[in-house]
Amino acid sequence: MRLFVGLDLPSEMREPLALLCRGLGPVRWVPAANYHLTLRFIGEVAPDRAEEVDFALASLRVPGFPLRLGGLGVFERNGRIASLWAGVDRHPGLDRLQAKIETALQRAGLPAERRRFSPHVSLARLESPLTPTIAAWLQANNLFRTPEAAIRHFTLFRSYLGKLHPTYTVEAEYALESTFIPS
Ligand code: 2AM
Repeated sequence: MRLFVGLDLPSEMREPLALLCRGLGPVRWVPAANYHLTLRFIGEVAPDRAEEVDFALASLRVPGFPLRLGGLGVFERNGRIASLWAGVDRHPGLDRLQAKIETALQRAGLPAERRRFSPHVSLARLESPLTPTIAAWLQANNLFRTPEAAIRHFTLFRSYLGKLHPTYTVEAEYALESTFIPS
């Protein structure tokens, strides 16, 4: 099974994100139901390893924290734009959660994640040079910000790859502690 750990975005963030996703011609917009923030990509694991992952995540004790999305960016691959994303305001609570997940998963036997944590919410997938239309879209929406929302749990998602889009299902949800790190 193909797994990743992430935040299921609160409903007050989904709508403003969905409103951004228009006006670019042939790009594959991420369906609003798929919006999420990845904390740790795990990839394919056997069912018994998935149980160990679940056990490790369930043992974490991490406070809740506020989350706000803002700004837009692109990831490039081979000199072409591969995805468009909304940025995330860095907050010590988010960084603490990500670090604790990484440590717990390594203790559970997963290889270390080599890539630096770069929180984002993917909005579109494409394979295109930076066209004037994309540049204009980035510029027009760069002041985008969502309201702040309280994060009180994180999620183990299962991903089923599809022809056009993957489907994500919730394998498990883990409550954060009731203590809350303010903004
Ligand atoms: P992305 O949105 O920037 O592509 C499920 O695939 C989630 O895990 C996506 O949010 C994806 O990020 C992220 N992810 C991180 N590393 C990945 C990898 N090596 N392969 C696929 N998805 C990855």
